[in-house]
Amino acid sequence: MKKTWWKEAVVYQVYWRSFYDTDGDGYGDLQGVIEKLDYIRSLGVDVVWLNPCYGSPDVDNGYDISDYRSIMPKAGSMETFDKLLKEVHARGMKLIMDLVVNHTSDQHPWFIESRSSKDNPKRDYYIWRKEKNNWRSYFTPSTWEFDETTGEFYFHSFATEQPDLNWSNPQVREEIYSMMRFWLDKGIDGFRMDVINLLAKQEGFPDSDNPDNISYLGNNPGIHEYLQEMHDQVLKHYDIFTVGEIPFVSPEDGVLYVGEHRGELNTLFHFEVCDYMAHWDMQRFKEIQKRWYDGMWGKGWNSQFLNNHDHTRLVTRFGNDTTYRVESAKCFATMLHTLPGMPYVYQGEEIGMTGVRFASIEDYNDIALKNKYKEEVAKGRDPHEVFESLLHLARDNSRTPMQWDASHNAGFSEGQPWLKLNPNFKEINVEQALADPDSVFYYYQKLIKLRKENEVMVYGNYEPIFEDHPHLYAYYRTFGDEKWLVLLNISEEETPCNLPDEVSSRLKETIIRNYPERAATEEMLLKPFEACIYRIV
Ligand code: TEU
Repeated sequence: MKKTWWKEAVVYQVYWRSFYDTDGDGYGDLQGVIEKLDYIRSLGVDVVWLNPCYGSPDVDNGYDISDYRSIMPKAGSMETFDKLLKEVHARGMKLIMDLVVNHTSDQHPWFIESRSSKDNPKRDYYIWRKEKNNWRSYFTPSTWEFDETTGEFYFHSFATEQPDLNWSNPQVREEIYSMMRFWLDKGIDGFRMDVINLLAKQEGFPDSDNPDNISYLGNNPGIHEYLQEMHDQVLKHYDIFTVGEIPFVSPEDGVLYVGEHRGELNTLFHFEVCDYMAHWDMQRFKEIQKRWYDGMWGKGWNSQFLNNHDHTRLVTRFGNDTTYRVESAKCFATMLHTLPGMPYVYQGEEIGMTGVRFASIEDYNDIALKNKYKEEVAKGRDPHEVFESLLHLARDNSRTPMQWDASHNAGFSEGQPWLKLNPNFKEINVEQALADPDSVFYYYQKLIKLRKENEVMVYGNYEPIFEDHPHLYAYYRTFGDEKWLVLLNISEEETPCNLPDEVSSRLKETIIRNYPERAATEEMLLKPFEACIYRIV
């Protein structure tokens, strides 16, 4: 397998609006990211992924772009951006940016022109039809919005304020490629490509037999031609790294996007866990990992993540965010950093931040949640029941401000934070984590350092054992002479672990563990969320 820098990298995701506010407007900003770069660097990560900070009316937190070549005033200015890039590089790290090109904002000048008349030169930059079909969008009951001015419907995969671009128009593609070059020429190190497999649309927009399954939005004919063209025109001319956000994908399809000889993308996020596994499901998780390993290993590179700005924090969703918060955070970290693929750390994950439950819908900001709430309440359902049902997976769960210390607003902002803080910031914060040698932070730091020193964590084969065990997840990683056993008890129960004799007699040394070392003679009774890695002779 070809070795490359990005396969060996760990990415830290910065949701800047919730990271650190330096001007007191209640939003984090790029200057705030600059001021916290030493903190990020101290974790040992290689790449910073910055969520969208382009000109935007901000109805979907920057994923609705009205000016691709400017910086949103909330985030700062182009000058601050240039400084950020320089400072990231000065610390030996790389910076990747979000690329959101499936759709723009409805306030983008292209769309304002496009909707103004049927014969406007930009009409064909978007998708207009006389009739709508029965498809749902991610955030609304229909993918089609009627526009009075010209009496036609436009297509949107997300909110009505996010019209989809018409990628079949070569002019649109050229505009996007030129915008990508603008950022790459500044020296950024790559892109995280938002829903990139949605660019190609189904010919004729046929009705669906099951409109609730919105997978018709992605992986349509033409998508690989667009990505190969993008690679040819733009990506291949730079030494960069790309990760595609690719919902509705099997490992077989995945290889088509990231196969090493395909000339498309480097890596992908699939959503078999984050979109389809509301709670921890051991059997399912093991099955997903095995299928993706079998389908992709040696052909294309995967990613590992259990949360991000769209998905509830991992200790709350999959672990235990009260009694075993620290143990479960470390246990999942051990897993994420030892499974095949690039590990992503979402800001705050490294101190074991938890999800929130706010008291009322008014406390939430997210358009996905608010739209869904309105839609369900409009059907006559009890508002309280609707609200309760949406909380567990609400996107704002992971968007609350970063908890830096126990002071006012957790040290995040002097002003009124754009989203309420998690009230537990007095106990869970960076200052506390840095003062405690046993903290989640130092455990992440250790795992990341291990990755730098041990190629087995990156390039090792993956071989699961105990495949049907309901609590234990264990696997070997092997690279050359190096063989590791990763042993995880992903449960709140003490769980006996009977390793085969030929393995237990060969456990040579403990590489890392999240509980104190046990005596060699002690029975292998794994504690709740116990995690350890052994080197095997
Ligand atoms: O997300 C796409 C999306 O809908 C995810 O929430 C989903 O979990 C997965 O990606 C696909 O099934 C991206 C951004 O991350 C999100 O914040 C934006 O709202 C959305 O695109 C629209 O740009």
